[in-house]
Amino acid sequence: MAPADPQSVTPELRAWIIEQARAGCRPQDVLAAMLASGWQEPVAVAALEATLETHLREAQAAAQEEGAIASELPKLEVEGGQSEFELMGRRLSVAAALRQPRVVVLEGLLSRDECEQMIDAARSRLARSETVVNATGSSEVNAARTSEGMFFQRGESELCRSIEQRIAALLDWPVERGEGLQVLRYGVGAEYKPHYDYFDPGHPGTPVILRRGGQRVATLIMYLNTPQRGGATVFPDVGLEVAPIQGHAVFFSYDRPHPGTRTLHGGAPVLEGEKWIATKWLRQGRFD
Ligand code: PD2
Ligand code: ZN
Repeated sequence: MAPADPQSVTPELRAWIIEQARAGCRPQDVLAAMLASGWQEPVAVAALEATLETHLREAQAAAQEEGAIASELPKLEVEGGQSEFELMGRRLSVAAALRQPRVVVLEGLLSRDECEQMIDAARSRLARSETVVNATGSSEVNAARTSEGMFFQRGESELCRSIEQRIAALLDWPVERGEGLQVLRYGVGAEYKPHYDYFDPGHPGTPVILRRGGQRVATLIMYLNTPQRGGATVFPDVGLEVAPIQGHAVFFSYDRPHPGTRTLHGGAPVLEGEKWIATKWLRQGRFD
């Protein structure tokens, strides 16, 4: 890797840096390797920054062109950075927000009555949760997901329609570009191991899944009850834990199906009581 003149940024050096990035090496590890082979730190940092920035811009433009990166995303921007706002007659507040990845924790999205009605409507339809088998696009029971769940059809009841319309207004994203609401119930010890919600482009089953609505681009998890202990939604890449509290919600978006979005997230084990959530996944296109 070390060129003849170790301090000049040659095309070979640029190619090597890009190769490391493509192989998933973290920039700090690439920098450490450069320093170990004799690069002066300011030169190495400048070369790394310039190369990665250009590479990222070019890769992003190409990916957007072929639809691999979403050019628009559901947003949750509160006008003027207010912490409280009005949505279809409800008073909501932003409890916490992150820019990168975009994560927003909201209070007051659902009323207690709506949460209870969702649980009542879902209870008799629960089955052991399945996850998508990426290789085939079908679903199967998975040890990483020890909850029970069910899907409502989009618009299947007055309650679903009302929540869907609220979410559409909140995120400025049409109802037709969302999946039906999913309800999950976790008992004591049940958890959902960290995962990404997008469909892995590397798996053979993904093209079939994507035919209906394209990629997932954002997730809204709504807490239908408050477990006595445990059950936080965790984001390990950014050290964030969201406490499950009835009526609250956590939103996060991802513009591409890649770990670089840092949207790895999971449901920590429930330690006492039970946990109920409703999840809304937003798609790139119409999900009919
Ligand atoms: O229950 C949760 O906190 C949780 C965690 C991770 C839910 C989901 N993912 C999901 O519904 O995708
Ligand atoms: Zn998830």
